[in-house]
Formats: sequence, C-alpha cells, structure tokens
Amino acid sequence: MRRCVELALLGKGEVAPNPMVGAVVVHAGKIIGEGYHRQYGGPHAEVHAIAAVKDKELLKESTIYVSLEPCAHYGKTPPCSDLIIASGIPHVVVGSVDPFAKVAGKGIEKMLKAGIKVEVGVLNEACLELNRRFFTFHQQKRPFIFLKWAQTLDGFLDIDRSHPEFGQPTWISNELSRRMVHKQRTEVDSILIGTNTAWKDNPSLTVREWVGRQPVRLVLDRKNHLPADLHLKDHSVRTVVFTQEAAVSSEKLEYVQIDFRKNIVPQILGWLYEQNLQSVVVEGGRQLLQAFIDQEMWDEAHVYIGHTWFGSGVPAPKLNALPTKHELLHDTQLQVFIR
Ligand code: AOF
Ligand code: ZN
Repeated sequence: MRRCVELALLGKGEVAPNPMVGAVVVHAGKIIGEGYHRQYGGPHAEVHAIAAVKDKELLKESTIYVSLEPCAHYGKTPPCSDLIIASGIPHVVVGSVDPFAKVAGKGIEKMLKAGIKVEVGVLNEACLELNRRFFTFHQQKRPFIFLKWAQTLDGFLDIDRSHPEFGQPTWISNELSRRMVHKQRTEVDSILIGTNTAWKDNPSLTVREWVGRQPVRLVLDRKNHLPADLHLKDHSVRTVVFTQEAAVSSEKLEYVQIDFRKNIVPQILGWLYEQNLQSVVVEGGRQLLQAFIDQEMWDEAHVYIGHTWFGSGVPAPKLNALPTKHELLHDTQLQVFIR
C-alpha cells in the first residue's frame, strides 16, 4: 500500500479534480504489475496495474492493492470493480473508501458479491492524506480552502496606502517565495481576492514563474466598478466576478450574482462546489481573509514572513492556531498551518 501511495503521487498536478490513485498487483509476495492514474479522463490506476501484468494467468492467484476503492460507475472509463472481477483476481486490499457519491462503497459491495475477498482501510490515514482536497470536497460539499498571505516581521500585511505617497504595493517576501506561490497556483483550481486588493495591487493571479495549469481567477466586486484595464480582466484566463447585480458575461470573463447583504462566504463556496472547483486559495485582503478565519472556513494557511519591518500599517489576519510546519526560503519564513 505504501508503494500505491508513492505511485499515486506521480499523478500530482495531472489528475485533478480526480483523486491521485496507485495500484499494485502482488503474486506470491512479489509485485508483478503496478500503475497509477496518470491523467484526468484517462484510465484508472487498476487498469494500468493489471495491464502491466505479463502472465495474466497469475492474476487468479494474486492480490491487488489500491489506495482508493475501485470504482463502480461508468464515468470517463468503465468501472474498475468490473475489471477486477473479470480478471479473476481473488483478493483486493483497499486503502480508503471513495467518498464520491456514485462509488461510495458500491465498488466494494460489487466485488464482495462476486466472491472476492476485500480488505478495507490498510494505511487509511496515508491514503486519506493523499487526497485531502478530494475528500474535503465530497464529504463537506465545499472546496478545500487555502489561505495565503505575506506579512512583515512585525506583523503587517501592508503599509497604510490611503496616503497618496505610498500608492505602490510594497514587496514583503522574496523571489523564491514568489516561485513557491506560483507553483502552488498550478496545484489549485481557483484563487480568490477582494475588491480592494484588485484595485490597489492590480494582480494578474496567473502562473508565470512555474509551469502548469492556470487556476480560475475569482474577484469580488459588489458594485461592478472595477476598471476594465485591470490585469484580472485581460481575458487570458477564465475569470469570475461576483457582483450584487446581474451583468453580461463574455467567454473568459463571467459575472456571477451573489447577495452581498448576506454572508458571502457560503455563497462563494456553494458556487465553487456546483462548478466542481475542488480547491480555492484566498489571497486577500485582510477583511476577506479574516471573514474566512472567523467562520472557521479554512483547511490550510500559508503565511510568508518577510524580513522587513513596517512599524505601522494594515495588521495581518489572526489565526487561532500554531504552525504545523516551518520552512526557510532565504530571508523569508514560510509557516504552514493545518487545521
Ligand atoms: C478508481 N481508480 O485510479 C481513480 C478513481 O470520470 P472518471 O471515469 O475518471 O471517474 C472519476 C471518479 O472515479 C473519481 O471521482 C473517483 O470517484 C474515481 N477515481 N477510481 O477506481 C482510480 N482515479
Ligand atoms: Zn476506476
């Protein structure tokens, strides 16, 4: 099963919104075939693992280990549980049960009915950890939420930029941490900022310093007054603007109506769930980050602490938690909080 987890991770960045899955076929204590889910829409791990077995006769005396319950549904591919049954494999070991409603125990049931010996929950923790976003999404019916910000050594997000002299954003973290942020962007489905951040920083929110997928950009604009020449509105990447009143969407720039008089957090999360966007990074500003924190709607926070000292300004959000991990990126410290 440990090997299944290792194999599954080879699909990182390629399979979302599907989970990463690895599978291994063992005969008389030896691995005779292994595989993993390589690409979204492509064959599942079990298909590759079984195909890799040269002598198919051996399958009748083999055990297949899979990090996630073999599926029971016709999706982009036929059910893996049927494939296992047809292959004659008599013994299946499953890491974690699939939370996806179309599978959720049905794969295991099918195999049991066919007379296969099925064991469930081997290295369960590691298998859940492997696909935390996928599990959060299906179990809690909302995306996995990352919070991300950079703060100074003395705990400020920004200087006070209401003064015209201080109009430009001040860089807190360094180049290495910027690359980390871009790498992380390739691994998430969407990225959210508030109106003030869009106005003041005019960020692109695209991936430039790494290679990979571009997340959907999300911005709040209650009154729909953000200028058309913002980087965010350059039509290069799918972008969604949440507004109070309905507005006409174009191909890459969509308007989604929410009610700003009510709590916006569940409305945004509900829309993301409907869109099958399984993860979101909330990148600021302070008010928006604090709203997610206050409502205990976050799963992981990435806080970059620079070496600069502002003395005054916009205070960083307050997390009621201790960091789980530290990493030093030259002169910037990354603190990771996991709820
Ligand atoms: C497996 N083995 O390797 C994976 C599974 O659209 P499809 O056909 O690719 O189905 C996607 C769903 O199948 C996904 O939501 C999850 O429930 C399951 N993924 N199942 O047996 C695999 N990747
Ligand atoms: Zn499958």
